[in-house]
Amino acid sequence: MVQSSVARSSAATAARRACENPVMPAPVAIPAEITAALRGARFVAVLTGAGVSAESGVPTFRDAQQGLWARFDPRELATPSAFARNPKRVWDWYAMRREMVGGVAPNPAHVALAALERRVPEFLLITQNVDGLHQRAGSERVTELHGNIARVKCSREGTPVATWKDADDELPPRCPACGAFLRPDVVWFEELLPAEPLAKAEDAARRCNVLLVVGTSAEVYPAAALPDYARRGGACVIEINPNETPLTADADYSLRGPAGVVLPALLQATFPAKGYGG
Ligand code: BJW
Repeated sequence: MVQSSVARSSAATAARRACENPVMPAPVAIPAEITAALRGARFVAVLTGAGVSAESGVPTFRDAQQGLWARFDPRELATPSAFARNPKRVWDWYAMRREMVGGVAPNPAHVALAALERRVPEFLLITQNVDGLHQRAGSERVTELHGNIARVKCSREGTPVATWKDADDELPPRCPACGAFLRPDVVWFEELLPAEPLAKAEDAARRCNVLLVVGTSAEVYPAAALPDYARRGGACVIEINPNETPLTADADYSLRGPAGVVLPALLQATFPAKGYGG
């Protein structure tokens, strides 16, 4: 873990103080300390994971062993070695997910986060998701840590490729420039995250006054290190997840419940208005 060099600002101190008495209320009962922290924050950052899209019908990686994805193990498929072993299998898995994502809509959690962005002076939404649902809900300040499933690139040179055709039953389509297989523009295990989005995310985690951590198992690094950066920088860290995670013990608050229920309630309690999607 990296020690933050950012001094605690007065806004961060106020946010931190507002978080000093952790309580674990029912999912939609939002403690006053949390609304105070959000209202007083100059900079709010949000880290999201697959759970934020679950209520849109996109299976999380943990759920992926059920239903439609039962034949696939994401830990086996989201790796460069899986692609090297069986490129067509990996290509098809992403093609199936691309189609699925195209057929679903943002849910109240995405809508509430887009509304939050418009309510605070400085904001960054850091997502591990590759589904583009935050942008479709209207979020603008988004940094994608693990790429985007809608994009495709050359597996040899990394060049983005705008259009492609699935012409072969046995193999993925090929790069028009060099003939290598095309692959999804996402980050697999053992691959480096894109430098600029990661730097933006780390900077936001260190400087924010409040970090919301929504719908992630908080197990995949380097994203899983961001809450620690935020805490060391003096931010109030609030987890929203129906289940406990490795972060829970260190978070200032854990709001237990689905993001599509908790986030609209959080917005409504903090900045009362209509249209938070709940
Ligand atoms: C709800 C809900 C509802 C359900 N509402 N919530 C130790 C230290 C540092 C690094 C490592 C380490 N050991 C190993 C590593 C390396 C590795 C890693 O972290 N492995 C861990 C398993 C330990 N990391 C990497 O390899 C990364 N690269 C890297 O570190 O480079 C340096 C390096 C190079 C070489 C060797 C070693 C290091 C790259 C990570 C890339 C991850 N890629 C994927 C696939 C993306 C493309 C795709 O979509 O297919 O990213 S894997 C998968 O995990 C995906 C996700 O973004 C990511 C995180 O998962 P997420 O989002 O948290 O989903 P789930 O399913 O795990 O959890 C869902 C949560 O939602 C649950 O908590 C539910 O309770 C909750 N939920 N319904 C709210 N309604």
